[in-house]
Amino acid sequence: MDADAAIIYPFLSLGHELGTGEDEFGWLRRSDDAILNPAELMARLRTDGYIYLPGFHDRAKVEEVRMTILRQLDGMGYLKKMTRLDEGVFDPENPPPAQARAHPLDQRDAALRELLFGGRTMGFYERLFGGAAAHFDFTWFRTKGTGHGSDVHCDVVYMGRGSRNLLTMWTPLGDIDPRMGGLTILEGSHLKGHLLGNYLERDVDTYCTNRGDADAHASGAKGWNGSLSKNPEAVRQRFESRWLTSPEFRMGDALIFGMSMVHGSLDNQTDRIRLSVDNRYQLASEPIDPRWVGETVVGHGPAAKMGMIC
Ligand SMILES: O=C(O)CCC(=O)C(=O)O
Repeated sequence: MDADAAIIYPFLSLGHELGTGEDEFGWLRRSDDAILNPAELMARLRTDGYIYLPGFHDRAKVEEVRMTILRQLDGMGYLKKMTRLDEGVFDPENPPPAQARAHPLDQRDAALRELLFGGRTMGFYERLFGGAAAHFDFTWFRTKGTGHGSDVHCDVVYMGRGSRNLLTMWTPLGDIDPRMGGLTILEGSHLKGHLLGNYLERDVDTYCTNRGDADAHASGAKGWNGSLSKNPEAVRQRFESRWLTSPEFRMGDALIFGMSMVHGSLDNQTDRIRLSVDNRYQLASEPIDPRWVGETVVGHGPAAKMGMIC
């Protein structure tokens, strides 16, 4: 960490305090200097495994989406009465689930779709990929109250049935400091897949038909959640790497990374909801994971389950 970064609260991830020594922790490299240079951004994606673009989106448009989501959460009774809507203070008696599966937020909201799939964003991906770009129709909403961030994982296990050149874009829908739970990236982990055994070949919706619990997997009653670990410090040591985050993610920022990047997020130590979305983009000419496209996506539902002998 920079010596001048006088941050006085612990960096918690899944209840573990992350070390902040120079060889344990650092800040993400900014790439807003190269926003108009797709070749350079691609080179950074290859070497760093991510590109962090402060100010990528129009902040006013992000704010509009934030308010749309907060209004929905308020309507569902998750926000604390007598607090300002824009602050997103959740009701401690009724905090929202961390992921929006249990309280479906509007995937079709016009402001959301314009932000994530409109000309500014899709034009960027077209220039980056050097060809027509496509996106998954599904948006992953994160609505995290006080408590743990996301398990350490790579995205490929959830969406690896199409192009492997797929990119995730993580978009904070609020100003998020490390106490509120921003995304964490394990530096250089995209180049060290050999340390992951067969993890990168796995798929959360594929199960073994020759095992006794095959029916439970086929129906979705049983399943693997894709987690690599609940202990970020142990993973860091295995990779001899550093956890990277930002001293403050701001509305308008975007963090883009590939399918084999090991990542997670910090715990939320505040009384406000940490709001963000994550989305996926790829070359339109490459195969796309069918679970995540269409008016109503299949997702990880029963129709996505694939049996194999293993
Ligand atoms: O926001 C989070 O906590 C996790 C996001 C994530 O895993 C992703 O963007 O792939």
